[in-house]
Amino acid sequence: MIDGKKVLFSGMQATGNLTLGNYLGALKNWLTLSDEYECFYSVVDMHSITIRQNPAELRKRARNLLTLYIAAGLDPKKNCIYYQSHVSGHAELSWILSCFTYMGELNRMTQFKDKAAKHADNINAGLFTYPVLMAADILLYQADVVPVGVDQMQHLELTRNVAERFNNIYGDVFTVPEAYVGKVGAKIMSLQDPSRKMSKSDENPNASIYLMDDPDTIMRKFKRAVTDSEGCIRYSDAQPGIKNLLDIYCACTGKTPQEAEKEFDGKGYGELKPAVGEAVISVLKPLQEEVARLSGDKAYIDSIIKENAEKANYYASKTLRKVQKKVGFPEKIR
Ligand code: ATP
Ligand code: LTN
Repeated sequence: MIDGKKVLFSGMQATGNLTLGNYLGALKNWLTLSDEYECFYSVVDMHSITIRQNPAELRKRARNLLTLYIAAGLDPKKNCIYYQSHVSGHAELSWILSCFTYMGELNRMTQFKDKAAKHADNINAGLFTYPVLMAADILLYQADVVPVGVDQMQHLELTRNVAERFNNIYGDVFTVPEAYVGKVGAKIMSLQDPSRKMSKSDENPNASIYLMDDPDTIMRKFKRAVTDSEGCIRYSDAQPGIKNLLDIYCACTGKTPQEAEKEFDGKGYGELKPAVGEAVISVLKPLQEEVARLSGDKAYIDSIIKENAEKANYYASKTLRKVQKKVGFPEKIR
């Protein structure tokens, strides 16, 4: 609890270009939660280097992501929007928690297996312990809720297990967090293969809508989206491509799948696809304009970075000091 409010933590990596999946599955849900909770939204740049990065590029993407958080509507005066690397407590707690996490647990993580297969030439220890750093992110702020897409549930379960294990030994040190998965847009699928999630690291640019795509590109990608030969528009698992388009449509318009089914009843894919494209454009265009405006205001963004890093450090240090004491580190002499 901070000032009587429950705490929320979430983060995104600044790797690759953000997709519509990231926006609908994560960022958009964050907006609805920011009044109810004391929120920490981190640009998790430390997680990004588990995969080789170009330094200048990473710096630029991290700043763009931080700007995007604000452009999407998160008020940086109310929400703590900051870079993970600006708070050393993340790394310090991560080390301690790694001593309370079993190899067997980390071995079961599907994201590790996927990423290891994808980057077979660089299966580094950081990639393996990635979920421990994520647990540290969350536990450092005593978060009650963590909004994530379904793909992150396994990491969250691990976080809970580590927190409970620690608490069982040392008493109630950590708040055990709950996942928050939004109802619509929880899993947006690839436009080229609706059995896989839309991912910013997909090699096929037609598989994903990027948040900075222009309207023509968005339309073109939707027109090329993989569907099926059923010819009818139903919200059903038997038609994953259509279901995904309807999910996107609903997440952008606020309609329910039933309402959307009714709207497109008797219509063909040739009508559905541009309608989804238009719905997405009407969501992304104002977002892109706001990113452009904020990016021009360097002093403002810099001040946010500074103030929020201080705020994050304040809360992080509180938890860290408590944990260090519990595990038996000697007190600092001041
Ligand atoms: P990568 O392709 O590099 O693994 P990613 O696109 O999966 O990246 P992350 O940085 O891992 O993106 O995820 C950021 C947030 O977006 C997470 O909360 C994640 O659950 C959510 N998210 C990612 N992809 C989707 C998707 N297709 N649908 C819904 N939510 C998603
Ligand atoms: N692992 C997450 C990003 C992430 C995160 C977090 C999400 C890092 N730390 C803490 C929620 C809470 C991902 O790849 N999407």
